[in-house]
Amino acid sequence: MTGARAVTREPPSRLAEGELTYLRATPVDAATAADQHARYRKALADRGLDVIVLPPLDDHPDCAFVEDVAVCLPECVVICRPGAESRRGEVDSVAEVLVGDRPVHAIGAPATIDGGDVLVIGDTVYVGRSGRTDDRAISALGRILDDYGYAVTGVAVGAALHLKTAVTAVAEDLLVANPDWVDVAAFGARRVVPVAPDEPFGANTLTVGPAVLVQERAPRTSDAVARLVPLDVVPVEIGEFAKVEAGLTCLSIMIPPAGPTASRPETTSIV
Ligand code: CIR
Repeated sequence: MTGARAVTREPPSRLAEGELTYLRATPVDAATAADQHARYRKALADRGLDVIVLPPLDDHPDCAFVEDVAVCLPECVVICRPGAESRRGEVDSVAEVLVGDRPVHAIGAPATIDGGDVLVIGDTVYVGRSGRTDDRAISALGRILDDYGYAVTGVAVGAALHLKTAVTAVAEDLLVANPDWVDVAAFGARRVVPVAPDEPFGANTLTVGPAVLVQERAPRTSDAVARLVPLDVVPVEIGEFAKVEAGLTCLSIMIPPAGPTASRPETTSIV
């Protein structure tokens, strides 16, 4: 047991009605989605995470993509203001689970930010400038996280929904990226595994302790990762969620154990 937790939310019956930006609508099989979600949760639980499972919100087709509504660090929680208006009603019921053991901050209107645009690598927080996340929110996040010793830096996102659609960090010194969607020079001198040309969505990976979850639909990218890291590389099938532009990271919020500011959990602010 690592002491870390993860928040997830079961997919709703209206999953197929989720927001689409780059893909066309295709039918989603609800039973398959439920099964894939259960396997995803098991993959997290098998790596020692305590997995919290929230019930679906039937009026919010994208509610399973909890990553987008909050960012949780050891030092604090930041509640997002999602870029898609249809998703703002997802926030409160997730926030309820996250409050209590560390300070809570919120990004206020009119700024917008999706957690899928927030990539934390060590004490640097890279934030995608995307269709969902704007400069006001990046500045606000910078003001919040400066107090906790993090540097926040904006990164341009190309034709991808979120920054983490385009790049994730398998380890602090190893990125997986789709160079068509992000300029990896923004991340300094780190090793980069480029996605295989026919696996554009393979950059969205999720490292959990001694394992990295990778997308089953990106085997060649995953093999390249496996050759470079001493991690257990675990393919996870999330095809039904991919139909509505979701990846592995978006299905959970990682809650690391509370850090040094846990003594003042009553701190709240809207920035
Ligand atoms: C949306 O467009 O908001 C959802 N259909 C997909 C969100 C996926 N979130 C993520 O990758 N962080």
